[in-house]
Amino acid sequence: MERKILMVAVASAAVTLLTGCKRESSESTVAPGPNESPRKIITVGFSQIGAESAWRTAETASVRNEAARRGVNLKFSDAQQKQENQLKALGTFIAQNVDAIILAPKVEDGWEPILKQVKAAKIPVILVDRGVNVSDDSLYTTLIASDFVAEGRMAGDWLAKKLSARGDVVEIQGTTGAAPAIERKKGFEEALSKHHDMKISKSQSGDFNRAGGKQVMEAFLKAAQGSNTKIDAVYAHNDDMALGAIQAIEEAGLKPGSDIVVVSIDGVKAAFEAMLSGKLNCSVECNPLLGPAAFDAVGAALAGKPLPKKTIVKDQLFDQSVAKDLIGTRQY
Ligand code: GYE
Repeated sequence: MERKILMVAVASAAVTLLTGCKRESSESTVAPGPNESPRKIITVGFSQIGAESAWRTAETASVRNEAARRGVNLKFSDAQQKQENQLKALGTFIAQNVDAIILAPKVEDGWEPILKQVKAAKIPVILVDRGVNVSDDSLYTTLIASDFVAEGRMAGDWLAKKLSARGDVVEIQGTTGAAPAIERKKGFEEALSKHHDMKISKSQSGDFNRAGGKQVMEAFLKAAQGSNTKIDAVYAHNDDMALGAIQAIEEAGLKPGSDIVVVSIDGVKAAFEAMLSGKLNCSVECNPLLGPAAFDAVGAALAGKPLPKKTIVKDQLFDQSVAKDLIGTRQY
């Protein structure tokens, strides 16, 4: 069930640019049809974090496919989980005189100097999926992302209901310093703070990947065993880490989904499969199919049209009760 990403005031003729725009790029011009004015092929640099999760792979595919569909010349840069590589990629994009930049920033901090250079080069920056922390928000054009606090809150409210407002929860956080890790933690804590008999006993980063989730859960289980305490539930900031945690729980001789309730975020196909097999209890969706909205924003920015500072992608919650009916409709 794909929902449309709401965008305000975004033109659909994203890649068709009028001649005479403020920057001269190195790109060629497409020969016009009989009644058309010349169209320029635009070049867009996409700085991606890496491929830590199924979610991110789906986002990359969405941006690549949309670029191909619109005839955009896409310069793709995979930072392999290093912000430093993203900073370099942005510098290269400036040198290549790209028309626009799509940036999925790994962490919130550390962008100001490079974004100032990008702004000086008059290149619009479309942030996708994660936000940045800058003192001047004119350093980027727009952000297209989910409301991560709301996602965390949804997961927490669901869990409180499931556990009848009582229990010991462990949390596996996403990448330290990343917007979704900070905000999903905040929203979840907010939800749990309404229930005196629920607590987060341990919280650690699993870096948004499966191996990280497994490792952190192994340590949590060991500690619980050592202190003779029971873990009632695990909250993972993404599905990949939840799937790793499920493996750790099974290897410890326990049943994920019943001995320990498992709740996570993203709603990827593998999470639906795990819900069908009873091992994952709930996943809050986070839509990675941001390509169309990102290129709509590029088109609007280049055409000088106004854009909202933030476009929120709406998410919903899935649990085992609906997983079977919906798995066939999932696109990622
Ligand atoms: O939830 C996670 C990924 O930034 C929203 O990053 C994204 C998150 C997503 O690695 O799976």
